[in-house]
Amino acid sequence: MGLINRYREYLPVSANTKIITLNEGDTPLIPAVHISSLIGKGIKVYFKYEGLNPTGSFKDRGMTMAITKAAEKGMKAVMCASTGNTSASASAYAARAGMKSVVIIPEGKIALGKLAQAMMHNALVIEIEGNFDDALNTVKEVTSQYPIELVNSINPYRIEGQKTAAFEIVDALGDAPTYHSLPVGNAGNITAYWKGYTEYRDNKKARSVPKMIGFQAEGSCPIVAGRVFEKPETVATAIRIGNPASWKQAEAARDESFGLIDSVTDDEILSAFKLLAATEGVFCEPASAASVAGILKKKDMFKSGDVIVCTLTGHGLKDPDNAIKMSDRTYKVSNSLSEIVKIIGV
Ligand code: AN7
Repeated sequence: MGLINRYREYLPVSANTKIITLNEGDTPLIPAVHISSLIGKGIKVYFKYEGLNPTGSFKDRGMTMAITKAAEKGMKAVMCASTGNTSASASAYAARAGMKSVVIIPEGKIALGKLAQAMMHNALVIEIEGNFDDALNTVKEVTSQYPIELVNSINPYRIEGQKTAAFEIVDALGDAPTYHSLPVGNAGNITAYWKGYTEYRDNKKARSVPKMIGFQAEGSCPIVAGRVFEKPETVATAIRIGNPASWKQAEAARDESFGLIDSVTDDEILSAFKLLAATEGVFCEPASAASVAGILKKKDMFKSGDVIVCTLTGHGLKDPDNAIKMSDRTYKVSNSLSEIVKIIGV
């Protein structure tokens, strides 16, 4: 039914609002059997697998709201800066609403699947020399001067839609988890989850709120380091962001929830990325795996009885290049029984 209809009473829509939806949300909360055993102490870890949204990432939650409200206002075009997933989602929802979309992306730093999505959904795709932060500044300027709606997460409707992931988790578990772990890039999602969890508690739908724990990539960790990164770098291109728009809100979520924001290295991200696919059967993109790399790094912090939810923000098929680069069990031989049996080792 889509998340706006499901959580309508918590969202800024009226009976007359025409909803633009692709039936996003209602993603599975998957028990993480292997990761739970690595953390030990009887701690239960779950994945909120957001890769199963219509365009393959959590961005669809915010985009159904942002595009619905843009359409309600009569806007004919939307624009965003993106490390990839926002552009995929914005262009899909814009297509559905019959609007034009313009996406500004950092040249050469977008995972292949995401670029293909924006192109197929008929976005005007503009690659710039510069990073995400540069692109976002340009988008702010253009949308302040022309009748084009900005649909990055500084658009408050994006946060409204994204907060519903927290509702779904509480609805599935019966209460909030002890910890909620997620990757942090522009910091919209940690802001949205915290809003969702606190609203549900205030409405007596949950007795508690989780400690919010966010993880940035070491080469792009402005919140951890307390300074802007002029040249952010990480293999997890989705979170290659040096000056997060929701920096203050992320710090507030961290502090009000008694959580933390830390960094993980690219090696830690890639090994979690591979571990998830190889041992849990769950294929997410590298940035998403930062949430799991983070709880493995911090495993001594957790206590018996804790429940940890990790958001896996995007699908692994988004970034086939990095996946294929990780492969160390692929062979090319002639179609010969003896050679194949030798590789199998039987
Ligand atoms: C898979 O698409 O910023 O901290 O332009 O694609 O809310 O920014 C993507 C971010 C985590 C970080 N995981 O979320 C964009 C963009 C994935 C992402 C994040 C992103 P925020």
